[in-house]
Amino acid sequence: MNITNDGSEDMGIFALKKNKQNNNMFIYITATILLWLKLCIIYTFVFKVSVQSFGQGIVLLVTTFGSIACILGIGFLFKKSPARTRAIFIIHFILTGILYGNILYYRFYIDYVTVPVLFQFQNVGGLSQSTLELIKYYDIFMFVDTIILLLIIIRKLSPNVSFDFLKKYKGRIALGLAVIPLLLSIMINTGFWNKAYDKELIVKSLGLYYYHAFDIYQNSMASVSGVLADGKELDEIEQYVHEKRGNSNLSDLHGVAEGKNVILIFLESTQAFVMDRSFDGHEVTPFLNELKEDSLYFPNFYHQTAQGKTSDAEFIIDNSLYPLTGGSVFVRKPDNDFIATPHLLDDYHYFSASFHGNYPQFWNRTNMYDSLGYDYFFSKEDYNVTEENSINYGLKDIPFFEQSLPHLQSLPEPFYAKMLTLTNHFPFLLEPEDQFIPELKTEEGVVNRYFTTVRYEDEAIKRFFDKIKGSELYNNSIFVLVGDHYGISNNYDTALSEALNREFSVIDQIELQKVPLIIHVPGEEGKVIESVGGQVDLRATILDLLGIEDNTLSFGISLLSDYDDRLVIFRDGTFSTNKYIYIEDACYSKETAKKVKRNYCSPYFNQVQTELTYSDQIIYGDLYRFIED
Ligand code: GP9
Ligand code: MN
Repeated sequence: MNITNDGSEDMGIFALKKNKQNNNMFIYITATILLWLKLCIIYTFVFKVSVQSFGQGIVLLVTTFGSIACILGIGFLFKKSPARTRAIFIIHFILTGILYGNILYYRFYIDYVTVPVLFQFQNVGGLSQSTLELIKYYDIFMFVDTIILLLIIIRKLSPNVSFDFLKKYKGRIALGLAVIPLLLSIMINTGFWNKAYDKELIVKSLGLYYYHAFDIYQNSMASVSGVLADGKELDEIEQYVHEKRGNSNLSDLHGVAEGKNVILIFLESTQAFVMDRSFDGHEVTPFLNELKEDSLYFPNFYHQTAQGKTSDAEFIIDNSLYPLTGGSVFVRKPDNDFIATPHLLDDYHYFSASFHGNYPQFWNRTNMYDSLGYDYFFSKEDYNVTEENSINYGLKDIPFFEQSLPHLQSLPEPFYAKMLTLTNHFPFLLEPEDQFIPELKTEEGVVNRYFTTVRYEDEAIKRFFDKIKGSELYNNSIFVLVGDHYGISNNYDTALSEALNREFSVIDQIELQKVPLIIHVPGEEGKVIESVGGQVDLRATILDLLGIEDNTLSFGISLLSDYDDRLVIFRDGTFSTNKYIYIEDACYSKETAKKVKRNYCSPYFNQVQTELTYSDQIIYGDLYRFIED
């Protein structure tokens, strides 16, 4: 070790020395490497990106490096040194911010941020308690490299090596970094263009930052496709739907509830694993457990929502279409023409209303309900909402049902009434007087509180049924209770597995997406219907009971019919049949939870792609506007 003239220790070429001005090339290289390393760590430990081959892993590393180098390279557009330094630092900071935003979103949604999600920021929790729950103290480490970079810049440090030789090839290097990894990636991930709905695959192929660029591109193309659509696309879709459907929407129970009111109750964030479950002798859903005994009960029913949460569930159930891969149809396409349940029931003189204790513009409901054909929306403005009777997202479920009953009784019959519960919402908050069972004691507060808020929801529904039972309204109605989406995301698997007292396997990522579906038809006997189904099938099921045939261009099949090739398609292209689950690019047997030959799943690949693509075409192209009444 030598002591240099300025007194610093010379440890060879890597020793950092103070200089008169910042060495931009050194700052640029350091910023690139630091961010790249950070992203690789996040890929592994947060996003848990599962690469299928060594080649795919290398390509991911290279594209990620290329994308970061390319974006940070924008800093060189500034000619003067101080501006350049500042630009590189600011870009690095923004890229870190984007990464952190993705981490927070991923912690709950197990999904990557899309452009439309940014426009529904307030709806997904905004800067609320839900978001705070997702921030961890160790997140501070996310900014270690930012601090290192800042120190280098402030102290004007740079090593003994000169990077001047790079300056000559700057343009070529930038082009190489931007383009070569992309080409490599597209060559190796061939399925990529046809599976653009699979965000994990896009991130794996392009890296996180190019994924965002691709998302922006996709969203712009989607808008263009809406403008270019002319309705000719409908013939092909019609042929597909008719071939698939046949007579399957006419079951043995067809028409048993003809002319009855439909009371559709959305069970907020309620997953099927809460059913028939007790902790220390405390039943989580005592009322639902009892109700299902004399109802139609579907233990293998899945939610199919994506980034639109409740609004996706509403969209899917009312339209029998799939949600969009990014954002919510409620927010993105509220002005489309729809052929929703209220429209269909209108022909049978039904009055349609939705009930929700939140403010009417939330998730753009006011506009969307108009397009979906609702006659009235009972929102926060129709309820007496005070600080005492609200928590978290709004009016608590017990007062919600209490106050809804007179509104319900005032509706002209027959009616289709959708009631959205709210209390069992992340992060599952409840005052002590509303806790009918104690919280669990795993290390995850969210999981501990969850079962207690579900118990509250169950109580609210019980009280509602107690009030309405025996009345004429009760006998003239059918009750459909359905979970909207998961409440506990796969990120809480460790604590959830402890709570449920069983180990999870790969297929549980899908199996945990089952939500309760109970259809209570007063006077009809109870029956357990084992076949798999999803929210897309619910409308056809309800219409089947009402004796109405669904001839629309949509994808549901009545869950009451003996259709034998049932398939539940999820938005990311994974799927479940009665026997198999397709996830992480592999086919699994449901019985053994083990990988089986791909051949067992491959017969469904076409159908999955076709339905998701057709559904997207209908929504993006606003294709129903070309159908004459
Ligand atoms: C609130 C309701 C619940 O209005 O939509 O929110 P979500 O489950 O969609 O987050
Ligand atoms: Mn919800």
